[in-house]
Amino acid sequence: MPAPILRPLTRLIGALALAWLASTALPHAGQTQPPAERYGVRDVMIPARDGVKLFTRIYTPKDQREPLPLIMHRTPYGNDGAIGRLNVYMRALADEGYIFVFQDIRGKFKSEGTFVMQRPARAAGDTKSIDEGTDTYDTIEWLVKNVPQNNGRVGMLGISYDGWTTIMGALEPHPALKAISPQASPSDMWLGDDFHHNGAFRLSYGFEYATMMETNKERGGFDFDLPDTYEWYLKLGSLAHANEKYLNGKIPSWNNFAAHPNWDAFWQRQAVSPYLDHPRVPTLNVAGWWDQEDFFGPIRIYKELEKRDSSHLNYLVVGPWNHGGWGGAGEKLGPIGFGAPTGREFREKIEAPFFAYYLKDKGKLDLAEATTFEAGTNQWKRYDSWPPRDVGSRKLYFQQGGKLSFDPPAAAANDPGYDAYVSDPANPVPYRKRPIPPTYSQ
Ligand code: PG9
Repeated sequence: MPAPILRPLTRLIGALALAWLASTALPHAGQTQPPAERYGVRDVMIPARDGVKLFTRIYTPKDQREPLPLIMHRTPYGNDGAIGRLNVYMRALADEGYIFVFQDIRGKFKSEGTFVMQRPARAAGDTKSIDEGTDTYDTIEWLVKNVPQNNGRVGMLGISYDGWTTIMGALEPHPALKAISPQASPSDMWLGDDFHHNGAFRLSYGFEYATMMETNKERGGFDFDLPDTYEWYLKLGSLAHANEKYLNGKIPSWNNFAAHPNWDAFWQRQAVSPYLDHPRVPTLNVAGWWDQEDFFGPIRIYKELEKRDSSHLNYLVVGPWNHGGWGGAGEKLGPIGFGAPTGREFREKIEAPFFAYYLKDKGKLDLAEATTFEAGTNQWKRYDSWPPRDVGSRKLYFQQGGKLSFDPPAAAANDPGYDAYVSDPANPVPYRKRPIPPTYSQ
C-alpha cells in the first residue's frame, strides 16, 4: 500500500497533541515504593461452569481503604512473574489503585482442564459449550461475589495471547466487565498474524510457538542442535520431516498447520472478526507499528468494531513499538530513538486514565478516536477518525542503490522497466542476523 501522507491540518492536530501530552501531569507522581511492597497476594482456584478449576492470583493493596475495581489478566504463559508485570507494565495502574487478578487459562500451568490453542468462540446460540469467554464470565462472577471490597467493576487487558483472551472475554461479556484493552491481539492467524501472512506459512513462528505451547503444560520448547536455526530448518528439508523425525504427531497445532494450508473453516472459526459486531464494552485497542507478530490483528479488531460503534466506545492507539514494546520504556527501537519514553507515556497518559474513567468514574475522558505516534517527527497525533480523513496517497518508488523516492526512476536506454533477483534459500536475504537463535527464549 502506498504510504499515506499527512496534510497540514493533521500536523496542527499533531502539535496540539504534543501540547496535550506535555500538559497531562503524571497521575501517580507520589508513589515511590514498587507495587511488590504495597500489594498483598493470595492464590485461589476459581471453578468454571463445567467444574474445571482455574488458578488465579489476586493482588490487593495492603492499605486498601475503599472498594476498588478489579483489573484482570488471563494468560497461557504462567503467573510466577505476575509481580513483575505489576512493577512495570501495570505500574501506572498499580499506583492508581486496583485489585489485580492474574489467571492461568484452562490447561496451562496451574489451571485444570485442556489447553486448546486459541480455542474458537462457541457458536451463537450454543449455551452448553465452554470457551475463553465463558471462563472469563465465570471468573468475573466469582470475583465480584468473593473478593472483599471490590466495587463491582472489572477491567481487562493484556498483550498478544493475553490481548486475545481480553477480546474473547468481551464477546459475551459479564455485566461487570466495564472496560478492556486488547493489545496486539491476533485476529486471524492465516491472514495476517503470527503463523501466516496471507497464507504464506511463517515457519519459525509456527514451529517454535507450537512446540513451546504444546510440549507440556508449562513452557516447553524445542532443542535445536545447531546454533543457527535457519540452517536447522534448511537441513530439515520437507516439513513432513518435522513429524517423522521429531514431533511424532504429538503437537496439535503443528498437525493443524499441515492439515489446513488454506483459509478453510478451521481458520475462519478461529479468527476473531466473525464474532465481532459492535463494541459491547469500552475498548482501547493497542498496536505497534513494527510489531513482528501481531500488527494485523489489533488494526482489524479496531476496524470491525468501528463499523458499528454508534455509542463511541472503540478507540485505537498505535505507537513506535515492536511486539509488546509499550510494556517497557519505548524510548528506542534498535538504534532508532523516539525522543521520549513512548511506552511509559502510553501507560501513564492514555491507558491509566482510560481505566480510571470507566472503572472509577475518575476525570473526563480526553481520548481521541485514534492516537498514533509519528516516527521521524517523533510526535503523538490525535485523530477523530482512523484512517484519518485528510490523507492522500502517493506512490513510493524503489531507486538504484537501495534508495526510495516519490519520483519514478528515470527510464534509461535499454532499461527493461523492472528489476529481477534470484530468491535462493541457500543464500537468503537476511531480516534477522545470522546465526539466528530460537525465536522464543526458553
Ligand atoms: N504472538 C504470540 C501469540 C498470540 C496468540 C497466539 C499465538 C501466538 C504472543 O506473543 O502471545
